[in-house]
Amino acid sequence: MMYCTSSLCSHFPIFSTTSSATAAKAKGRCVVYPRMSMNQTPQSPIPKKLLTTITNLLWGPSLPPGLLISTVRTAWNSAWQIMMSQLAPSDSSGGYTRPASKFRLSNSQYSRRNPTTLHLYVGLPCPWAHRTLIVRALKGLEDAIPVSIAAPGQDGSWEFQNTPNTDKYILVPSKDEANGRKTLKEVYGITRGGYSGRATVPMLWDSERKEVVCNESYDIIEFFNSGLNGLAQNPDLDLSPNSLKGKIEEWNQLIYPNVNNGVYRCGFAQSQEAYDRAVDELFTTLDKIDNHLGTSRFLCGDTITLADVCLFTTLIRFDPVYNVLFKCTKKKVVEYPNLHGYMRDIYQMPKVAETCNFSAIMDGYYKILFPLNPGGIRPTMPSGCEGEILYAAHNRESVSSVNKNTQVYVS
Ligand SMILES: N[C@@H](CCC(=O)N[C@@H](CS)C(=O)NCC(=O)O)C(=O)O
Repeated sequence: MMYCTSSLCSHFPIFSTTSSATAAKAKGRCVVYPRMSMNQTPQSPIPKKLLTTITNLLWGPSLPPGLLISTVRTAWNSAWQIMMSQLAPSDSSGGYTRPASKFRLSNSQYSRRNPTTLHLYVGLPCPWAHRTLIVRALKGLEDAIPVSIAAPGQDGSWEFQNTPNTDKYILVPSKDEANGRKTLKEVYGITRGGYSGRATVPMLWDSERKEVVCNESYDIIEFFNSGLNGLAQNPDLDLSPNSLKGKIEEWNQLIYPNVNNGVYRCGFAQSQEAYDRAVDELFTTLDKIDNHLGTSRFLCGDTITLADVCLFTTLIRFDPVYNVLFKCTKKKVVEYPNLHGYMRDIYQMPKVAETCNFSAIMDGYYKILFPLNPGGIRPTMPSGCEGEILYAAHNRESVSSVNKNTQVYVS
């Protein structure tokens, strides 16, 4: 398994055969670890018998525990530091800094695109890609925008399976329907003008021009919301109406750094100080949002907007993943009086549940994010995340403006 360098930083480690390890190391690009795939629990590369023989030779049959602990601690700390510095670029105080997306799309470019040749690439564990699947579903763009679903694969990039995606409403890892490539990195590589940087999802592709249109989730969801109404089954649904743009922007400015990216800032912090700051900002923001949702059904009032979509994809992963793996431990979403009901409200909207693949999310984070979970053990789903609970009545209608005085807390 290997990780990209900071410039190619991935939050998914890269899995590789060890044969490329030495060459990669020599180029100073990657740290290489034993091969593993999505469906495997990581196992020691050394057979257990050999491990026992080695330890017996080194220390005799009974290891001095103090020596063992201090040796392993030093080795593990150093390996962790190396891995994290490769995996998660940080500022001088150890705070995670997310690299900027390379391919952006502004609304002045919408009309220059042939909307019938677009193709979406996603991965199911990814919260940024999840945004695009939700907006695609809500707007009814499944026929207009075909999708190829990659899974975290062996060489570190997102990989495609051999199976075709036969049902556009069922989202499972599939083959690359647009270009027939094996990895997303290869697809990025064939874009006009070439590209060898981070191969991230989501990515919107133009099949006619053979080029990456955009790999920034927010640009893509804005485009899906307003740039493809001629093809959408729900053209009247506006997730970013002019009257709410200011509010949406205000929420995004708060939620992106402190919540969406905030959970990563907790999980990838490389100093206590950076972690403490990220946790504090995360939970202060969640408290504020929860308080607001006591009197407002959605972030910007009675209707769902893009700001809600962006918050939702983080919330739905919070209790099963971020609370545990990223040490966002102060509170769970299920403990908040309003956030859990709000999350269920969105989850229960037509076609949203189908975009949430918990198995892919759990495997993606717990088995692939090696430095944070070296044993690769996937924990049991906490209560509050199971199907029936997510379908429990949310009563959020009662906090819409028609009932402004009623403050409902849903636990
Ligand atoms: N700013 C991007 C972030 C996308 C992103 O970081 N995606 C991750 C998966 S959650 C990825 O594909 N990482 C692979 C890599 O960095 O090589 C967006 O919002 O679209």
